[in-house]
Amino acid sequence: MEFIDLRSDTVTKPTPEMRAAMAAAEVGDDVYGEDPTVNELEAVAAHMTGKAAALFVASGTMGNVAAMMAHTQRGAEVICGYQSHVFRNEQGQLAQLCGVQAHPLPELANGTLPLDLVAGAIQGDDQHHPITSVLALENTQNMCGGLPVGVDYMRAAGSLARAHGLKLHVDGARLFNAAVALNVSAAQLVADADSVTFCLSKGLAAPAGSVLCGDVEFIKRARRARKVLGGAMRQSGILAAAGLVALRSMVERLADDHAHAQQLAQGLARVAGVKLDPGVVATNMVYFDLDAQVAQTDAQIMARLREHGVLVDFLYSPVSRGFRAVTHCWITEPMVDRAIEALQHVLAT
Ligand code: TLP
Repeated sequence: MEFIDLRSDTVTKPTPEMRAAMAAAEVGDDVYGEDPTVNELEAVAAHMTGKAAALFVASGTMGNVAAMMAHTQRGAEVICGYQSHVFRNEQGQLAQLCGVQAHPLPELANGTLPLDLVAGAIQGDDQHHPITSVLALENTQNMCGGLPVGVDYMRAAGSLARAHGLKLHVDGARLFNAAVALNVSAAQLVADADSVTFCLSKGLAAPAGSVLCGDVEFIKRARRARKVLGGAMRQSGILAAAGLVALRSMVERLADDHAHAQQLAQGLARVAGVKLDPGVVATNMVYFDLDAQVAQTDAQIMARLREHGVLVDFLYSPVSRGFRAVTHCWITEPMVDRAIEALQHVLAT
């Protein structure tokens, strides 16, 4: 059975153009700095984010870990959101790998951290305290509904960080979704950030990889961190070639995924038993809840949806009971309609 796979945009497979570019890629040993395709990808990524330098990494998680290692020293702390990937979904990397403490704050419904709370959380220069070193933000904010965070907020957060000697890191796993949704450039969104990582292997459909961007000195430290994380690859131009196709041909079309997410949200909102406000869906993610009187368990619903060829994910989220459906380049309008019908059937029978 061919599934309508809405679990995540990570399920996207490389396009034929990517596969052709991978087969034809010029490669070399990237640890010697000699892979021309990796070097090209890093230059393009740095340009698109408005940063001086970039580093190709294996995954979004590796990009965030390398950034935290490069920005902090043992005994530091990082202010981040309770719902952020850095805090919730990276196995406690700050403690486990960096020897630093997370200082999580609650996000507002719009996915931002209130800046007065951030300012209040910055610890003073006292031997009792960890050294608050980084403010880590996420854009789009996945667990808050895939919400894009606007330029004004990002700039204000950057000013606050700078005023207190903190580095601003942006986990922009879906930075281009945010840019497309807000009709601004990725560079504008991270103009005040010291570092940003974005993923090539989510909505942009490359088979693997993320890019971490920042200034030259930061990227030099991040490159060391990538090495100890086991992420220094050799002829990785094979992967970078797909990343270049992703950046050149897959960004603008993210608007289609957002339109399909809106179509999905509006359809699901009409299904009896579903709790969802389509007005909060702004990119490619649709989190939805179910009425308390729905007797079927979450696992039963997911299993029955699977029987109808529809896969959704289940992630705890503050905005819903936790179902998540994500649109991406392999999801078409008719598939969205079929997914809506499938849930309607599962909840009605
Ligand atoms: N997100 C995945 C899961 O890990 C939850 C998904 O399906 O959404 N930052 C953000 C905001 C992310 O959403 C993710 C992955 C990452 C970082 C990590 O990227 P990878 O999976 O490449 O390590």
